[in-house]
Amino acid sequence: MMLEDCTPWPAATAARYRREGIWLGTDLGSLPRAWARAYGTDTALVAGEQRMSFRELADRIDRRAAGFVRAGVRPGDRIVLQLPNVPEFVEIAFALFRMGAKPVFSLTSHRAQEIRHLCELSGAKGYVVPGVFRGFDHTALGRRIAAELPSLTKVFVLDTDGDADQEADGDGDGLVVPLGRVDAEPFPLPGADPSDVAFFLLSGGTTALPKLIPRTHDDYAYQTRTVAELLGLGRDTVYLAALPVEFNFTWGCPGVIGTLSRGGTVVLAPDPTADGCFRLIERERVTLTSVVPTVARLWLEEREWSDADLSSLRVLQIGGARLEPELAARITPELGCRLQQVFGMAEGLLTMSRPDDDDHSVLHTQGQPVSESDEVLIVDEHGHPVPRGGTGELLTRGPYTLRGYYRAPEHNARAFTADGFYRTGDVAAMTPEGRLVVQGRIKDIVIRGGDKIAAGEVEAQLATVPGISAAAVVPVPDEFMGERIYAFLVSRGEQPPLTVLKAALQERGLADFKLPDRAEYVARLPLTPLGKVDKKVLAAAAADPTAPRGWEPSGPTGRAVSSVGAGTAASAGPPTAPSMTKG
Ligand code: J2J
Repeated sequence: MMLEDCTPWPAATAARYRREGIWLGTDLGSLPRAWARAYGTDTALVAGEQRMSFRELADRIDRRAAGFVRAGVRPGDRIVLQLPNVPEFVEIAFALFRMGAKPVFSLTSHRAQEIRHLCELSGAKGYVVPGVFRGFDHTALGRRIAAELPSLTKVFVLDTDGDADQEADGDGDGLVVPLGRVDAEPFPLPGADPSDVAFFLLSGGTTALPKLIPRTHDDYAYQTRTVAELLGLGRDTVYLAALPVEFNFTWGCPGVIGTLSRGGTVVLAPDPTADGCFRLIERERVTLTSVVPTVARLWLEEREWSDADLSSLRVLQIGGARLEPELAARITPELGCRLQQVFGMAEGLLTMSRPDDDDHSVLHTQGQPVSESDEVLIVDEHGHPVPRGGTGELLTRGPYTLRGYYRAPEHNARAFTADGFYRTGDVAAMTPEGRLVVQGRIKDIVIRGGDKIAAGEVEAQLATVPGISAAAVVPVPDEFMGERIYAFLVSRGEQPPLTVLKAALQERGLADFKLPDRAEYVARLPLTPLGKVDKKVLAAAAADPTAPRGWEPSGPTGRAVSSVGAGTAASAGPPTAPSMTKG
């Protein structure tokens, strides 16, 4: 990996983390074999009717690692990994760690826009896809992108439907490779350098194009080990991966890696729907799972109708978006398990309530940082720390928080302070006991059912639709989703209705969960004294569609325009499901 691509921790800091036993020099790719030695024939993974022991898992990973080498993948290559919650996700991620290639975790809901960008930014050599999944042909997308990007030379397909087999049999260009053939007699492979990048997570993003978060072997091993210890996981732990496995929360907080590291069992749910998850909790005697607030709300609703036995469930982790205290208070009485609030980010820092925290803190705070080496600052708009208890932007650095996004020097100059603190864009306060209370955010994103949507990305797409001359996207509060996407639009004449806008964005290949839920036409956008679009004014207006739009020019050329949007807001069709709920 080139030095300018990723920002390492300063040498002295890295040396300290090693000296203090925080970074143990763990190569993630070596873990499955160590687990197999310790836990042998115990069940590691459950998916549907399939059950896989630790030994089987390690064997498969070794064979797949060898298979990737045989297929021409080399250490250091980037591979975009886009698979649903299937055992192959775990096998392939670890096989790539094992042979030193670097998976880039993508959501199954990502489409041409996102995938092309990820392949281009990472210079990916390979793209791992499910085949046709939920009606979308990922293999065809892979072919299209490979035709545009010479760097992409392999599309690995899980479910080939005959297509790839045909190619692999000789009448194709060797682009499409069935994952069934990524399987070879294992041979010795050198381990990865623990300080090197193991994989890339996607940033929730504030910029028009998503950023890649490099996670090193050492830092992620530390994160998962620390959280697994904190939760007291052991061989009796049964973790339900209800949310997408590629989400940092599900993958390593403690999630899949934390659970397997302690000899527990991971149950992969195809989606987080209450009905399916309740049946899995009952059947597999699940003890721990993690969800976003929108999913927790669905589960509470379903609970009233379900007679599923959830008595095995000890802890429900909830994070990813603001948890309303009213919802928090219902978890223990209605689901019969403890609640753990988690504030986290793919960039690193995790805070969570502790098993022995009092009820009030569990309901009203997001707990403490998981590591004593996490450095957390709350600063005012000038970057000065506020007094304890005061509100400000949360800044952080530590042994598992990135020092820079991948290949993004200009963005990094803004996103980090000179001494390496990451500006989270979240607004929070710290209680006298050192617990975090998240109060809002200054970053320009919408958190819709746990999905993060960068306003800038949607705005850039909207601005390319014929007729639209300017667009501004803001969150609007929603009881069920937490927030929805509200777009203010300026048009030069024609005002395409929301259905047309959505279709246009889909056509451009934007993931469904980023499509605006509502749109309103205005004569112009309000500006701050510095001439930037005033998102505060727009957010307030979105929350109250009937309130006067104070910034609008009055008279016949002003509000008359916006009335075209139904009741000031144009709605269309059923809302798009959040990608966190996948189904
Ligand atoms: C309010 N906002 C929250 C919370 C995250 C565990 C849990 C979550 C994530 C995650 C994660 C929040 N209350 N409890 O990676 O390992 C918002 C903040 C934050 C952003 C990060 C994990 N928990 N958020 O959500 O990278 O705005 O990670 O900066 O997807 O989600 O989003 P993401």
